[in-house]
Amino acid sequence: AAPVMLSRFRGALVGSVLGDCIGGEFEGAVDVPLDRVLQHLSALEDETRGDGILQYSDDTAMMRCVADSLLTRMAFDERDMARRFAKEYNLAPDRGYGSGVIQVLRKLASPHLKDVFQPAQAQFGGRGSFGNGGAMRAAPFALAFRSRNDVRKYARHGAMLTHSCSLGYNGAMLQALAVHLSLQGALALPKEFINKLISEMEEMEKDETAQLDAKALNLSDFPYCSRLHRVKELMDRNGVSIEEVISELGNGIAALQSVPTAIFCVLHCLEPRDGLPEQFGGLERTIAYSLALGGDTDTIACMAGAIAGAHYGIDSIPQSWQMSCEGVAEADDLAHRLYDLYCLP
Ligand code: 8NA
Ligand code: MG
Ligand code: MG
Repeated sequence: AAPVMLSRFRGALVGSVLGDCIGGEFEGAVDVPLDRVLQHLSALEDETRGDGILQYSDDTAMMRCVADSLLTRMAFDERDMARRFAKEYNLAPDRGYGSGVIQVLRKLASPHLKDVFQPAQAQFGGRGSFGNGGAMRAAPFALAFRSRNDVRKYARHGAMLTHSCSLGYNGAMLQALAVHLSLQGALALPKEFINKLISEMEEMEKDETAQLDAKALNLSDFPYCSRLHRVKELMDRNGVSIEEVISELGNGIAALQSVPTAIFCVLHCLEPRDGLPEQFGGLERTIAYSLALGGDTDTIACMAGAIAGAHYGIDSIPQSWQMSCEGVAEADDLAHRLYDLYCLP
């Protein structure tokens, strides 16, 4: 069923941009009452509203670089991707980049740089960033590569251009794998979906570097696996509160505190939920719920939007939402072209 697949590709990238643009409103907020979220969302339907279209942030800016690079090179080319990140930052430095990653992006602009992975490795006293900046832009890897091995490998390398801590690049791999599985319809069986992600992360977190990084950061062994197990527990629980989700999974700028959270938002919103409008479809619920968690709302909604968009497809996304956000047409075009690349024999 080829058209269904295309719809999933488009849903993934457009869903990601919408999450970023719509989520920007509450980025960094500690307490976001659901009323305010619903007010913000219903304003998207008001064509006469004064504040113009919602701007995208670093999440979408970097996602576009990833997609453009994969499309132009028809493969993963670290130097090309690094150059695009640097150029994009230079053109639009005020998109809300993390305070650490800016130093990497400046170094990546140097024509004398020999090893494009080196600036990321120098971050945070040589430990590398564990922020969610690798994960927020990981969706295109799932659209460009068919084999799960390639999705894993290139999502990791793509993240390592800015995030050399294993918590950072493992979060990016987890996000890319979630989109990969969702594109294939795996969310039809939610339990199997989360179990597959857990077994994937078990493999990754066996790695010696991952073990050392977890220790150095005072985390338990297998930090992603343990969060994903919590996701699974929360899935089974009736009437789980926003406060519980935040305290069990987090809502912060660390990949560990946001990628499993985004996955939970998608799983939780597969069904109608109290407090969310009945007329909302699954993608609308997912974005609304992501915003209600507060914290790094643009990035959590961006990641959840990509996974949910890959599941529900482009037709699940209201026109009014698409017309309210910057960069939707460009994301849709990238999705079409990635689909063509994916379908090449
Ligand atoms: P990053 O690599 O600069 O990491 C983000 C932040 O995480 C850093 O500035 C540090 O504070 C902290 N951090 C990461 N690694 C370490 C470490 N090893 N030791 C100590 N502290 C560390 O940037 P990024 O690309 O990962 O940023 C991702 C997030 O920042 C995104 O949400 C993006 O939208 C942006 N952002 C978030 C907010 C917010 O309030 N949530 C505001 C502006 C920008
Ligand atoms: Mg952002
Ligand atoms: Mg953010």
